[in-house]
Amino acid sequence: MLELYEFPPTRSQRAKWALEELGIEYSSRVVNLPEGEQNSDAYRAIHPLGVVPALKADAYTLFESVAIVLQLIDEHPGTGLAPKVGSPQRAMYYQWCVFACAEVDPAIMMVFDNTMRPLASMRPPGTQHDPKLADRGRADFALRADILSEALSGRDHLVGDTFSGADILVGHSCFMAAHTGLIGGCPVLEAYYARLQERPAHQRAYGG
Ligand SMILES: N[C@@H](CCC(=O)N[C@@H](CS)C(=O)NCC(=O)O)C(=O)O
Repeated sequence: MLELYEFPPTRSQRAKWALEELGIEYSSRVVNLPEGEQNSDAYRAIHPLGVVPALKADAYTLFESVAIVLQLIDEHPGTGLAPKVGSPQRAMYYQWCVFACAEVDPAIMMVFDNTMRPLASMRPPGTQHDPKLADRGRADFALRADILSEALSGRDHLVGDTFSGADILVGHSCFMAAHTGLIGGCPVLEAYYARLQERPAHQRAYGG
């Protein structure tokens, strides 16, 4: 059975949400981040960077939340969570999946790291919150949120007219934005995220 290494509610929820949407049987293994379990030799053998999520399958051990979601969806092609390979919609699917992790997450993390992240844990010694970097993260996020809002204008989902893996990936970025107080100024994104939260699989993954 698949084993998900997670610590809720973090980016491991992306993987869990995909598992729940796809109806895949898996077991959950909580990695206790506050107690530093991610730095143990045993966990570093699973994920060399010591972060969550990771997924252990019979044939592979995989890390990176986006890679896990994409692989799980590809392994279950009949579920309709990704457009046909080579189609124009697949192009948009790739775009938004990568946009979530390459553009949206880093902007949010810049704000989180410089306002909310506890200084005593999970940071190199001597690191301080930097208000200028927090402002830069807010500006970066606002630009990216405008792009997503434009793409979502008048539609329920990012790709075509059905829910896809792109909504899982960007949806989790919305969760992170809500957690850091960034989503309030973006009514289209806020409404999109509210719709995603109504999905039973989202509720099972995020415990809400
Ligand atoms: N790019 C990675 C980021 C993973 C990541 O940074 N996970 C955080 C939680 S969201 C973590 O495990 N942090 C533990 C630590 O920094 O010690 C992914 O998307 O999987």
